[in-house]
Amino acid sequence: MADIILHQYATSPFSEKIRLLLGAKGLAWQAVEIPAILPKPDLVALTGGYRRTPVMQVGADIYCDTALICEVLDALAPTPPLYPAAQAATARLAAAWFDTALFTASVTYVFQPAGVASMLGHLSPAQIQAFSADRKAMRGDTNALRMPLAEAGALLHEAFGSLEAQFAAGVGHAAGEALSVADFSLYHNLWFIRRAGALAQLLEAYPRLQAWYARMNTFGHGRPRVIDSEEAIAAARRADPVALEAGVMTDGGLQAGDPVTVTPTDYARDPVAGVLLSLTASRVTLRRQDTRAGALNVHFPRQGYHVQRAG
Ligand SMILES: N[C@@H](CCC(=O)N[C@@H](CS)C(=O)NCC(=O)O)C(=O)O
Repeated sequence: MADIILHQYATSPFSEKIRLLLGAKGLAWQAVEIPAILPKPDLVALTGGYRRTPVMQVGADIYCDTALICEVLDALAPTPPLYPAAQAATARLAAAWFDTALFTASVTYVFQPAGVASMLGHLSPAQIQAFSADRKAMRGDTNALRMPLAEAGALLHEAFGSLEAQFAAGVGHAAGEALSVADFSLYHNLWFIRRAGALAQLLEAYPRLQAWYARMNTFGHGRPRVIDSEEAIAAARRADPVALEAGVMTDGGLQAGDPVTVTPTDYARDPVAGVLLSLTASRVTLRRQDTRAGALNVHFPRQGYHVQRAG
């Protein structure tokens, strides 16, 4: 198998979700540090327009969105399992909620003035302005990732309070007794809040949740080899995209070979164009050609993405 390359940046919570998972699975990996804001020409050479973080590359196969990256890493390295059979549904449902509703509350809470000061304090005023403008444009007209602050605080307390009660009842993990994908989705929210200076005090009311966090933290990240984005593009160019069994669900009227776009439905709604290779209930794969990276398969989860005939 070609090497696992994670396109990520140090302060990104969703990157942390996958770094911790790579540590838990004991996988060797390579890290490309990508820009936190647009432009991201080397990332977009691989994805075709998807700009969110992180993105995983294995040769000429590009995996967008951590929900899909978790599936792919679990198939590559099944231990410890992310979807234990006795929790298969609860783990997926909880993970999806932690990555969306809980993350929206976490971002709203962290981006209060006190949190901004500790998260972005190392940047110059011009850099802070550029970051804010980038994120405003990315959130779009629905102002995704923001909610009223009082509601965000209430959501965090309700979620953390019920997890605390569950740990107190002797349940070992976020979605049941066994470790699962839900633990990684919960983890990155706490990781993010813990970085928000005085605002991290919110967590002090939840000692069992903090003890669970400390246990998760011991997975670490393994030891990634840092490479630059040119090296990652060269690795894609050298590789052939994996041959897939082209199968397309027919209910949307699409067929393999159709020109389509895939677009996130929530934020950073940049369409990626390509030729449809495969479409199932859980995944969509496009084939695209890049002048620098060559032929690529770009994979997305089905949930949270809109697949449309191009033009
Ligand atoms: N649903 C996506 C969400 C990823 C996400 O929102 N990542 C943040 C960084 S933690 C992001 O893309 N921010 C804008 C950027 O990095 O350009 C996933 O699970 O991968």
